[in-house]
Amino acid sequence: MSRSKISIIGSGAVGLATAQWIASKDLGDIVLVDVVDGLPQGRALDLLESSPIEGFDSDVMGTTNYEDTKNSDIVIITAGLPRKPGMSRDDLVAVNSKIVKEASQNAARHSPNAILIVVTNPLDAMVHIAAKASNFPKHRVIGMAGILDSARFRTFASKELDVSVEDVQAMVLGGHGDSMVPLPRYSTVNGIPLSELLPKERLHALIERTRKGGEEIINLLKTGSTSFAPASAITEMIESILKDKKRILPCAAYCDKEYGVGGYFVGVPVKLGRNGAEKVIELKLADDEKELFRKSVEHVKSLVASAEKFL
Ligand code: TXD
Repeated sequence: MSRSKISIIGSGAVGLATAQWIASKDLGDIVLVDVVDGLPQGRALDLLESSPIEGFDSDVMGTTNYEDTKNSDIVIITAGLPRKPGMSRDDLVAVNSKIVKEASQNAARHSPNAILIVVTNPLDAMVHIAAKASNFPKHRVIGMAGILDSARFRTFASKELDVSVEDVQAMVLGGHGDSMVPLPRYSTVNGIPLSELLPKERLHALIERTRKGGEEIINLLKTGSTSFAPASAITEMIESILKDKKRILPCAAYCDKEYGVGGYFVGVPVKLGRNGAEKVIELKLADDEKELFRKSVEHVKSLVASAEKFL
């Protein structure tokens, strides 16, 4: 069996951290791409030179030429600008729409059978752009956000309760951003609902912190954005796809009839396997959860409308 090939478009903070996680798990050969000549080549060589010590056989190469990405199994799009303090994810629409469009077209031309994982913000709109520009079937275009948002929630809950992160599960639906919908009912410590373990106010505080999780870090950093946790979330998706694990993970997937969304990519639980987003899992939502989800989807729709001008 030949090794899988994973291309990462955008060799900035998130792209590089992802390459490092992929290599450390030996998930496949890695191609780093960027527009800045020298950057992906230098970073790739640096990472490759850690392979004898870390013991991974993944090849790592850097390039500015999409030819080198040909026949990738997975293409990850992290190209684009990140947020600066005071900026919302939505402020990035104009500049990142153009970048994601170009990256998706190039990626699709060279790897017509790949699965596209989109990471660039504003996430839900960029997945839409990537799907249109690549013309890929919808199950082969997936956005990363929910795993990260859930991981943040799980981190805060485990610290609050002083229990292992391994036992804390969480589910976050909706768009990536302030309108995300954490679902405490489906968030548990080894099956025990969080709502039974934490008073309402504390749960609410954790949810609020999760909503603003990216901003909290960006404000601390002043320059730069989050990278370790997003990269880890991307790698979890890659692993589930390449190993056909069929994990159920919250991702931005195409929903038409599902949840009554009507043809948009939004954060929902998805079965991730070798065919990509193999199934959207529909949870029974309570009325208040439905309302939050509806508002979140409305926000995604308005973002998509502004991003479509750049298609
Ligand atoms: O949860 C999530 N989905 C996210 C999203 C979590 C963290 C970061 N998220 C977003 O990912 C962030 O808001 C940005 O839109 C992207 C990438 O963030 P990163 O922190 O990695 O940005 P960098 O370090 O600025 O890197 C971006 C790289 C940089 O090297 C550019 O030269 C390159 O992208 N770039 C390009 N590469 C290829 N092709 C084109 N056209 C291009 N334009 C810029």
